[in-house]
Amino acid sequence: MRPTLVEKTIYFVTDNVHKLREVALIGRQMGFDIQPLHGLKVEIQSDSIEEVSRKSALLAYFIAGKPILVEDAGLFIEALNGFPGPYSSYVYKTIGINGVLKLMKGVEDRRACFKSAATVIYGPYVITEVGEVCGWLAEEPRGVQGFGFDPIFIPEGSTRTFGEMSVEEKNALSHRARSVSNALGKLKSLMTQT
Ligand code: ITT
Repeated sequence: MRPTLVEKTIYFVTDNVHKLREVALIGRQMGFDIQPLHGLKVEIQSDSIEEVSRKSALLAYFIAGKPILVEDAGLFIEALNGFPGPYSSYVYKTIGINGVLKLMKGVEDRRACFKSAATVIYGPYVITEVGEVCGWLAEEPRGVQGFGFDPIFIPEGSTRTFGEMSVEEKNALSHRARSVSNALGKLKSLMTQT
């Protein structure tokens, strides 16, 4: 079925309300209605967040049969050779922020990047885009906004952590805002070409 500009609802497959808030705002700004779809994110085991996002999106699309967005992200710490990367969710749930800070105790090189891969499936289009923001790990958690590793991540050009930023401020800089807005932007231009 060829998409038209009137059908602009996209179902975001996630169980994370914070991600939903960030992505819904980007969607609204770009003319898409982002609705949550819970319990459908099946994550394959892979070292690549692009592969996780693309395969999860295809699976969700085959099950739900409607326009789908899946976004997969992770924190890549330079001094730990990119750990926890694609395993960020497990690491957050097991050792948490304090565990990561312990691993980084006394480590001078505190560079880290958040990476994100977003896949939009809007038949017949399947679009995957990546986004990245680099910065530093704070010495201790700061701020109560956001989720996950936000309180210990200071993006380049800022003195505040993501945990000290509003959704709008985080979206102006974040990995997720970049991957999602690139994917939605590509979809928009494909939809207007046909
Ligand atoms: P889904 O239901 O969408 O999978 P999730 O929380 O599992 O939600 P991800 O797999 O994309 O999300 O991310 C894995 C973990 O990486 C996540 O649980 C956080 O701990 C961390 N993370 C990802 N993006 C983050 C961000 O923007 N800020 C802080 N931590 C983030």
